[in-house]
Amino acid sequence: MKEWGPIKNDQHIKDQQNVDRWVHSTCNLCSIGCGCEIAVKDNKLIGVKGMKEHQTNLGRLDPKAKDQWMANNSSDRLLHPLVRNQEGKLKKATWDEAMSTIVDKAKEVIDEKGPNGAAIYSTGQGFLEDYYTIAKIGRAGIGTHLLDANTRLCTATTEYCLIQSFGSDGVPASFEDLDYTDTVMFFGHNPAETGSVLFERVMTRKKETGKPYIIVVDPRETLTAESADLHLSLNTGSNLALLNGLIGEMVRRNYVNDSFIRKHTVHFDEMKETVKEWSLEQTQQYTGISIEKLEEAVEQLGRTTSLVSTTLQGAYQAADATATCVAINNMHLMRGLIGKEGSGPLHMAGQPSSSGNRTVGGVGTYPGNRNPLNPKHLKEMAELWNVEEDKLEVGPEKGIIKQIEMMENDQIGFFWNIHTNPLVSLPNRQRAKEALKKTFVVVQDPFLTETTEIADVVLPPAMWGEKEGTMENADRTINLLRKAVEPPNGVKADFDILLDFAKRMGFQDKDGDPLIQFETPEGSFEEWKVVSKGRPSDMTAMSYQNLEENRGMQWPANEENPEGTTRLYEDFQFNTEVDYAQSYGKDIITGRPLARDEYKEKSEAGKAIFYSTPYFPPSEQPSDSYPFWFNSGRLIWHWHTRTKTSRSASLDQAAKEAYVDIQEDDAGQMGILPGEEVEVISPRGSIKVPSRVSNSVQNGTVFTPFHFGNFEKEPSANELTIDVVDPLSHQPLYKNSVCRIEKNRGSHKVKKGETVNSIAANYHLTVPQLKRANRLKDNFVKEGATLEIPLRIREVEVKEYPIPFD
Ligand SMILES: Nc1nc2c(c(=O)[nH]1)N[C@H]1C(S)=C(S)[C@@H](COP(=O)(O)OP(=O)(O)OC[C@H]3O[C@@H](n4cnc5c(=O)[nH]c(N)nc54)[C@H](O)[C@@H]3O)O[C@H]1N2
Ligand SMILES: Nc1nc2c(c(=O)[nH]1)N[C@H]1C(S)=C(S)[C@@H](COP(=O)(O)OP(=O)(O)OC[C@H]3O[C@@H](n4cnc5c(=O)[nH]c(N)nc54)[C@H](O)[C@@H]3O)O[C@H]1N2
Ligand code: SF4
Ligand SMILES: [Mo]
Repeated sequence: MKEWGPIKNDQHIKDQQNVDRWVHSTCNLCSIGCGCEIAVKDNKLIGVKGMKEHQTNLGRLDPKAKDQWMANNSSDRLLHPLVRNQEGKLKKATWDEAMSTIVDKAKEVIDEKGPNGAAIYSTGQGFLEDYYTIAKIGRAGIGTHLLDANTRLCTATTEYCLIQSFGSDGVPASFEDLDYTDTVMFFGHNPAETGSVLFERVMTRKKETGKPYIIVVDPRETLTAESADLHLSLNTGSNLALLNGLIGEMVRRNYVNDSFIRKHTVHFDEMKETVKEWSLEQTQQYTGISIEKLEEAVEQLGRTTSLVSTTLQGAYQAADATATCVAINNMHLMRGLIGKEGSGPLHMAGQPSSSGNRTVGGVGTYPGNRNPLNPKHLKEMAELWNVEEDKLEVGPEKGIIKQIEMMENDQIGFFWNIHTNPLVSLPNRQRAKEALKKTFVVVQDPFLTETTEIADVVLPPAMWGEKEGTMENADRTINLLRKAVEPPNGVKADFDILLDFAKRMGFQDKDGDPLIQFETPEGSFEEWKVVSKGRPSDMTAMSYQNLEENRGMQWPANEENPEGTTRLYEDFQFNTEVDYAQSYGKDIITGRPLARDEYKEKSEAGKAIFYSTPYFPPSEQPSDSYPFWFNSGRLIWHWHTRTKTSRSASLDQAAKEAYVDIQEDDAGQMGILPGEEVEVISPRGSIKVPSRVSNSVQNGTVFTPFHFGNFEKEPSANELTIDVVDPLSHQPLYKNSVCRIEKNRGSHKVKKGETVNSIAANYHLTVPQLKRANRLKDNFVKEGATLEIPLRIREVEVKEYPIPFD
């Protein structure tokens, strides 16, 4: 184990003295994958502590992680299935009734619409064993290619940018590289709030040694940006303009590694042609970043001898998502900074095991990074699963936004939603709600949510701590989670629900034997290992036992690398051989999938591929009607739609409601007061939220956390966001939509004898507030004049998380 900092003992335990036992687990609240131990008393979770021997966190846990067990004990957990009755009400049902309803419906839809009338929409927060089972049931059981997950909203771009440049998914660098690198670039990534243990790892080293040099690319002044040596506060939607400009200038200054390029890559010259026109002046115009800062970035990125670049939602949820991340790959390749200690792209994941769903084929591509368009890969899968080849569907995947459109057109009759809450998390959610209402929807969730409101059947699953399985974090580490307690009576593990479904559907292999023969998560893992053999994500050397003993292992872990693999491509052999690659690639502008011959011509076995990445600004741009960029994202205190974190009183208190950050000059110009309720309006919808007047956002941009969204009570960022997707990864452009701000005010006609003081007092406003709302210069108001009265003012409190560095 590498001790990158002092060991810590972060924990929250209800009754320290009375712990019956500690159970090996992994934090289920983000893709860093910190090791933890769950405290159990009388078959109840009573706390959690960071695992000191786990290299990822050395005993650390962030505040939401320390409280993650509380939701398990919440009194409003669902303890029986629900089925919607004739009157449209969800009513208590037995498991048998609920499962029969689901199976009858699934069969009816498959009969009527064919297998592609049924969709499974899963998650990046479950276990690899569940995903593998979904892949097998979906592909070889139902025979549908409508397998998608909330990973589409999250890390679809990670997968596609890696496939394009290197031939397959699998992030080249590792967290450990942050301990060696001279330079780190956090690109559209705010790890201080969204991966705080990893950020602490970087900052611990920074404090001790002054290294690494930190570049942050984010339009907001985030906690991460505050710690940067260089903050590139670019205009929203200009990621690729920035990269083209920096790469163009690096080429001009000859910061390129010619011999690496010659030996290990193809198409550098074409890429060079498209960036050579980009001057720093032009880059300044698009990005709004000063020439001095651009110069500094060019020198740093051009001369550093090691570099780790992370990307996350500021890069992925944008119009040029995949192209941006491919440009970052181009930069690493051009400088030969990949496959070496301290170097490589580290395109991040978000959810605790979104990478795992991609790896085992629960979304988009086929298990083990297989190419769904390659008949050889499909034949291999058919043999491994012992099913007829024609059972496996050939064709490009359909992302969730496409599926919403298909629901609108009555093409999907059965939609099984597992471990995600789309009616808060999908963009343009009112449209999504109407589409889902037209379909038969199964929701598998421990709580009633915004999505269960439209469900036809609700199945209550066991939660984290109550089931066994593995998760894959953001650097290819597979971690084991042991079952700490039996689930409450009345609920079943996701895995067992899937097995029950497969049995009731009578899925069989071609010998007439049950399609699913494993009975336990470990059995599923063992079968998956066979499927993974010889593929990039080979896990044949892993077992539950050695995963526990080693506290996680990184794939590939096989005969050649029995301990696992810290970093990919140390031999500079990339996965681009046409019949090994995970895809034939896509056209970088239109997203059109290429044919085998096209890929063969474009690629050379073992070499990484450069792409020209022309910049196109986002289609929706600020205008007179909608002058602001609308940005949304996360707070340290909450996990997504808050079904877990709002069930901890202290996390709930730390950030209780949605708000909108408005820049000081913008607020001043509109006469908006801090805390005043305003209406944020986009072409999709509108929300009323209190304003926070803040210089953390740029002029012309506003920001709202997306964690809130109860239909009746809470304004949701996704009333406003645009449901357009990146052409390659099909990830929605949450960060690239527009809005306007309207004041939400009453009016007051000044009567004789009234003064600013008396009017302010009358409405419970302070005099400066009343004056600012009306842009009054002095205390005099004319009789008969009309004053604007803010309807509601409540200061929004959001606690700042102090990042501990020692
Ligand atoms: N506390 C907490 N942590 C989490 C989660 C959580 O819900 N809560 N969720 C997890 C998941 S699933 C994910 S995906 C990750 C996400 O982690 P992050 O990607 O770090 O989080 P976000 O806040 O969505 O977005 C990151 C930043 O992108 C910036 N941004 C907006 N527009 C642009 C742009 O045009 N260019 C650039 N360069 N940046 C832009 C935003 O200002 C924001 O600061 O967090 C994970 N960790
Ligand atoms: N505006 C805007 N929208 C965004 C984003 C953004 O930055 N801005 N980010 C996007 C991203 S990156 C992501 S990842 C998504 C996240 O969005 P979602 O995945 O939809 O949000 P969660 O709240 O994580 O939903 C998980 C659900 O699973 C349930 N659950 C918990 N444990 C279990 C279990 O063991 N089994 C089952 N079956 N269910 C369980 C929870 O109660 C909850 O309802 O949001 C996306 N939406
Ligand atoms: S950084 Fe992520 S995995 Fe680690 S404790 Fe925090 S939420 Fe959990
Ligand atoms: Mo995510």
